[in-house]
Amino acid sequence: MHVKKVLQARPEVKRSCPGPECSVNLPIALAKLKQNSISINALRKMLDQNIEGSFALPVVKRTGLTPPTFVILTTTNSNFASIMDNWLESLRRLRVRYNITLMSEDNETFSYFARRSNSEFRVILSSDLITPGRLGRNIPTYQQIIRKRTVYIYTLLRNGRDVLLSDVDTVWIKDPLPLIFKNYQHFDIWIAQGREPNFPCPCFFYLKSIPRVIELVLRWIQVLAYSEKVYTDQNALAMLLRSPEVKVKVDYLGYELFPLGSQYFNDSWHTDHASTVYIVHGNHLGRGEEKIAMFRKHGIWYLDRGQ
Ligand SMILES: [Mn+2]
Repeated sequence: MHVKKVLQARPEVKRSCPGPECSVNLPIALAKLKQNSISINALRKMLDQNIEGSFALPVVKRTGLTPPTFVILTTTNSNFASIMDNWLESLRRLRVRYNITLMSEDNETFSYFARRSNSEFRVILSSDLITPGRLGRNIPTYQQIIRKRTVYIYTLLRNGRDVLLSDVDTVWIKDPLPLIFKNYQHFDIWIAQGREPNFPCPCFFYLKSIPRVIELVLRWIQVLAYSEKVYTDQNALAMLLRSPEVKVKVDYLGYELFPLGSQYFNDSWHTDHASTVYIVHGNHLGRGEEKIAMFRKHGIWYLDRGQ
């Protein structure tokens, strides 16, 4: 494999988690939760109300591990609607027919995509779900939208579905599911890497619907919703995964398969590695228009006439 070369080719970037949160232990972090925090049992009870609501799916009894029942989860708001369309088009071109749940963060996006919904493509309005603590604040920042995904993941896992979370600003070049299913017995979660190797990027994240993973997601929600310190979804997850109390088996997906945007869109990296890539992620490219321009330049913007 090209892993060594890929790592060497990685552009110099600022360390994404130099702060103390990366080495802090979970009990210490949880001890710092605000007084108005709620217990993990109360949080579980609150979130389980979502299973009865409009997000409900028939509960699946897992009878074996293969093939698992999984849902691809993604979220969008009106700023990312065209990027969402491009992502859907990339799946259509792969001729994969997987169940997708799209969480719409505003009414406009909901009515735009709900017209196309069917049994394989569910479109849900995010305000239909109960979101705890800080996650319930209705602020339309990107980070807030990203943090709320933890609640959607939890709800799907509790319904017996594995979840594949995919950022909307991705383009699927090859179907990634066979990579996961070929070693399904050996891991609990599969996740792309952030700017540091073995630093999780919950932009592409497969989770098994098993108790220790559900518990991890519950802790993740608790930290994001109630911790005194404000974490990004990424830093909170990194902290949890480094905690000795969390015992999930993690497979970090190689950069040669799931590169950073700063790798894929770097000309020399692209020349050497583009052929091995499964998922292109348009991160670190600025806001919508810059992403679209870069996708277009690399022939992965599919929405232009004749593309
Ligand atoms: Mn992204």
